[in-house]
Amino acid sequence: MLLYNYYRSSASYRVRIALGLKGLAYDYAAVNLQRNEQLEPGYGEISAAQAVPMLQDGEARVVQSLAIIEYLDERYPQPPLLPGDALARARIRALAQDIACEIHPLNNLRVLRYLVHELGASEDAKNAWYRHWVERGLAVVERQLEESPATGRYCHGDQPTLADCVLVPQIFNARRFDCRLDHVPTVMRVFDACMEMPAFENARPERCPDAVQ
Ligand SMILES: N[C@@H](CCC(=O)N[C@@H](CS)C(=O)NCC(=O)O)C(=O)O
Repeated sequence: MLLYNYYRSSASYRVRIALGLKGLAYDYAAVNLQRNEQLEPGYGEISAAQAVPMLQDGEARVVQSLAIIEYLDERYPQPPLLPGDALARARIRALAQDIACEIHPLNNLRVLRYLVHELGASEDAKNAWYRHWVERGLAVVERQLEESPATGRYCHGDQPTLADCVLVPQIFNARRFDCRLDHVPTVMRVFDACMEMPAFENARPERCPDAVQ
């Protein structure tokens, strides 16, 4: 398998974690978003969205990090990243989507660039936008983790799931942009538990082959 990704891309980090949890080896194809390689001939031609990650498995290409992770989970069921009954799986997907669909799209590189270059937002305004949506979105996740008896060592129970694959990269991004995190203690407890696992630690941005130190 070949993973097109970028060390600082949180959507890519989600997939790197899932591959690690399943013990799957993969080749790393770096697409440098800072240098706009996602838009250039080459990757820009094979990615309709001009975004990472993309997983190539033989001749097949799979996009959208959550779809990639579910694809991996179906092809390589152990350990399951969507365990349990229909309700459990819905809860795990909902937590993942609270981040992947409600926070991340508002703070994507192309959105931030549009704010600055097309709408004339200052650097301070852009950062305020970023922090606002992360802090608000993580509060939504916090409330659900805090209120539900289904929360365990990880977002759902005592084994990492799809929800943890999505949560951890969002915290890396939040820290990068100096977001407040003191209002989400349960989120941070789960984050710390995840980071004790090699699959999360080994896939972190600074450990990627294309990382700029
Ligand atoms: N919903 C997509 C998001 C993909 C995405 O937008 N990735 C970002 C990096 S995290 C990207 O490639 N951005 C390039 C750009 O905005 O130009 C997923 O989960 O895979």
